[in-house]
Amino acid sequence: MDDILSLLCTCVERGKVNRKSPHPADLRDHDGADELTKKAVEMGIAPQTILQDGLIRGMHTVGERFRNKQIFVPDMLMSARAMVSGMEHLKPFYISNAIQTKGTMIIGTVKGDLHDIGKKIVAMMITGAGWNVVDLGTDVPTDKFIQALKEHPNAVVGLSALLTTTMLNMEQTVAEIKKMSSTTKVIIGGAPVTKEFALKIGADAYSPDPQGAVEFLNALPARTN
Ligand code: B1M
Repeated sequence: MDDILSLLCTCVERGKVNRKSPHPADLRDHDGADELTKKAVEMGIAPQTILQDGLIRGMHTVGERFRNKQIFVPDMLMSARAMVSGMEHLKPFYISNAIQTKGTMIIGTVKGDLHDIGKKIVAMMITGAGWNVVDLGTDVPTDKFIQALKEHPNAVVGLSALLTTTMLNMEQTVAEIKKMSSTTKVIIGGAPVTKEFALKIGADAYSPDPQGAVEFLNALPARTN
């Protein structure tokens, strides 16, 4: 069992999606995260164990390497694809509650902003860390965040912005969220955003990278979806 989980972990770390995928070259014609997750399920390994000790463990390493600039955006995207291909086989267990997520995060790029590559990576890393993610997409107005929060009252909210102009829209969104529910945690990020800005607009946290967002979420007390 440990062998297959270690292989699965390696596939996520190296971005090996499935047997057909040519990347990485030295793993050509080897099973990828897709086949290995399927096999692990068929072997009767608990879905939670497959998720935690295979997929999430791999994604954790990926996050650390990205933070330390040992890997770059394309590597991260391949790892995320590998993870998603494995997660497909675990979906039925989410539905049947055999897998408990750690909580829900609502994430979106704020109003006026169409950049979504970084936000998508953050969303994938958070999914990979065992959270349920509700991705509202780009150009998200405040009322859409509020609506999503009504549907997921215990969720944490994540805001992303890539423009110095649109980051200013975060202030109104944070204010409205806090007005509706003062206990809701809000984390913000994106290239022009800083810790000082987060403090100024009343957000609970700022992270420059996906791993920081994962660490912030994982440090929160356990919550329900
Ligand atoms: Co635009 N763009 N863009 N752009 N774009 C930038 C951001 C810019 C810096 C380019 C430049 O001038 N050098 C500049 C912003 C200048 C500024 O405001 N200071 C800019 C501009 C000006 C514009 C337009 C206004 C251009 C125009 O039309 N005149 C326009 C605006 C459109 C709009 O949004 N309304 C525009 C449009 C576009 C495209 C649509 C063409 C495209 C986006 C495509 C897409 O996302 N689907 C695009 C792109 C690709 C870029 C650059 C080249 C790359 C952005 C990116 O994806 N980076 C960018 C220049 C650059 O960065 N080199 C640029 C990679 C990504 C992985 O990093 O998004 O920073 P990033 O995310 C990181 C972290 O920031 C963090 O983690 C991520 C992973 O490490 N993070 C979080 C992000 N969100 C987080 C949330 C968290 C925590 C961490 O917690 C919730």
